[in-house]
Amino acid sequence: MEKNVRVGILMGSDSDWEKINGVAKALDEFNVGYEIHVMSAHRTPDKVLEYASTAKSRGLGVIIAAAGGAAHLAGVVASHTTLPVIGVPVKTDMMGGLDSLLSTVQMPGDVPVATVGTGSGGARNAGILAVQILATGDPTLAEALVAFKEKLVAKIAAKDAAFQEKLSQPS
Ligand code: RP5
Repeated sequence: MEKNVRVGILMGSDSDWEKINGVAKALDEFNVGYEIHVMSAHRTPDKVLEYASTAKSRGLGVIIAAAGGAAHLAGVVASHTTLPVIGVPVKTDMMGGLDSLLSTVQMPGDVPVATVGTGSGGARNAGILAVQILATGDPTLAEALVAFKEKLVAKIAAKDAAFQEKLSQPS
């Protein structure tokens, strides 16, 4: 059976995919359905307007928008929907994507975009944040997040134990 699509992932270009596919992997881990589209605030503004303004009525709960450079996609999407919008600034050659980060995060008051960091950690966090937003109204997802946090604790404890072991070895 096909999963319900609850998250829309938008990218300014197909060239962004390689850098942001961690978004989809994180959603897969929680079995959350999504759709992915390439559309651009600058190259296909009408398409972005249509997507953002109909997303809620189509049943989406969160939109994740990734773009690089003059990264206005998330902001434009946020201006046309009441859904929560997560912005993923795509890493560029300019100081690791500082251009994308500032273009995404510096929204005017009243139009929030929850902006994550650049790089693979940011993309992953966008997916997890989307799950956390959906989990506010979904007890199954909320439980999965508790288990996820427990696994994180165990993972870091194991790393610490391994590191302590390494320190105790004679150099
Ligand atoms: C942005 O311009 C896209 O999100 C991408 O990061 C960047 C370059 O796009 P391409 O020229 O590779 O299509 O809008």
